Order: sequence, then structure tokens, then C-alpha cells
Amino acid sequence: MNRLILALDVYEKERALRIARETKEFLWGIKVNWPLIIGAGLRIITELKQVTGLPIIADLKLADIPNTHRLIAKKVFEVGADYLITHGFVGKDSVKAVMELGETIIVVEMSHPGAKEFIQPVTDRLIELANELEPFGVIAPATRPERVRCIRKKLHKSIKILSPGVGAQGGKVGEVLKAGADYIIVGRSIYNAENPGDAAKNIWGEINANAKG
Ligand code: OMP
Repeated sequence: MNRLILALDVYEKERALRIARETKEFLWGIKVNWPLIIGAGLRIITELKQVTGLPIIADLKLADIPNTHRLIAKKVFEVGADYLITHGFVGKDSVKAVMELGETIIVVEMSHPGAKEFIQPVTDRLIELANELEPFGVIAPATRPERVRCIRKKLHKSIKILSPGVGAQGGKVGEVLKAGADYIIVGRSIYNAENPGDAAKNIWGEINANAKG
């Protein structure tokens, strides 16, 4: 099973499409965040899907009222996004508004140091929310594999863990997979590499060497 997700955080449409073509055979999917949407427009999601045939995750980390979530999610799923990332701390109603329109991924803990200030203290409650709503997956930090292990223990087995923070943020593929992550999200270590295809292949190889199934 392929478990690598490319975080395609570049601004330029042509560069994004080139990197996507060069790396696609080593990816499970591509994650599109605000930098690429701001630089290339929302339709980049449609183009990336056409060029790669891979699942596309729209990482907008929504944090708003249910109606605004609905308005945004409608357009994002319309252009072809397969998954949409939302924050969970905004409450069940806001998360449900996204889930009613398409496959959803909930942030339960983030990878940067500042995540310890406000998100980590409520991670257990966010896990409860995920267990109740059963989204496709949750985001958990590759920078803190011990937290991924703890989240995996409490999370329903059917819910996937997608883990960013490998490479540029210091996380290690082997450790986070061992802790229970299902998918590894990597950005800069691939798109800033001299040869993104080779970089993706190397990480893909490392994932396969460490993954159980
Ligand atoms: P690199 O640090 O360049 O590998 O990129 C990581 C990607 O994952 C970026 O698109 C981040 O916005 C995203 N991300 C995190 O780094 N930390 C998180 O806690 C959550 C995300 C995310 O939701 O994808």
C-alpha cells in the first residue's frame, strides 16, 4: 500500500504540475494548501487530478461556523477535491457541515511547537469528536511520535491517521509509522529537492521498508 502524501506547497501552477508529474508514481495522494490555491487558483485541484489521477486533499483547515463551512466545502468538492481538512475545535456542528458534503479529515493535534499551547490540551476531546463522527481520518504530528501512539490507542481503528512533520520539521518516517500513522505527509523535503522524483522515491522506499502492510 502506498502511504506517501505530497504537500504541494508551491505558488506556481506550472511548477506544481511538473512536480506532481515527476512524483506521482510514488504517492498515494496530493495535499493542496493555501499557498497553491492563492498562487494558482482553486481549479488547480481539478488539473492535478487530471494530470495524476490521484486523490486530492484540500487542506484549508477550516475554522468557521457551519454555514461558512458548507459554502466553502461545496465549491472545493465541486472542483474535484476528494478530502477536505477541517479543524475540530470549532465544534461538532461545524465539522458535520463539512462531513455532509464529502470525505473529511479532522485536525486533532498539530506538528509545530505552538500546538502544545492550545491544541494538545484538547486533543483527547478532539479524538472523542472524531470517534463519534467517524471521518476518513485525523491529522496527528510526526514531530511527536509518542503523541501519534497515544492518539492511535484512543482512536477508532477505522479512522486513518495522516501525519505531517517528516523531514523539514524533524519527524522520522520509521518512528511515526511504528507509532501508528497510516499516511505520511511530506512537503519541503520533496518539492524543494533538486530532483523531486528522486526525493519522493527515497521517502516511498523508506516507508515501504518500515511499513507493516
Ligand atoms: P513540510 O513541513 O514542508 O513537510 O510540510 C508539511 C505540510 O503539512 C504543510 O502543508 C503543512 O501545512 C501541513 N501540516 C503540518 O505541517 N502540520 C500540521 O499539524 C498539520 C498540517 C496539515 O494539516 O497538513
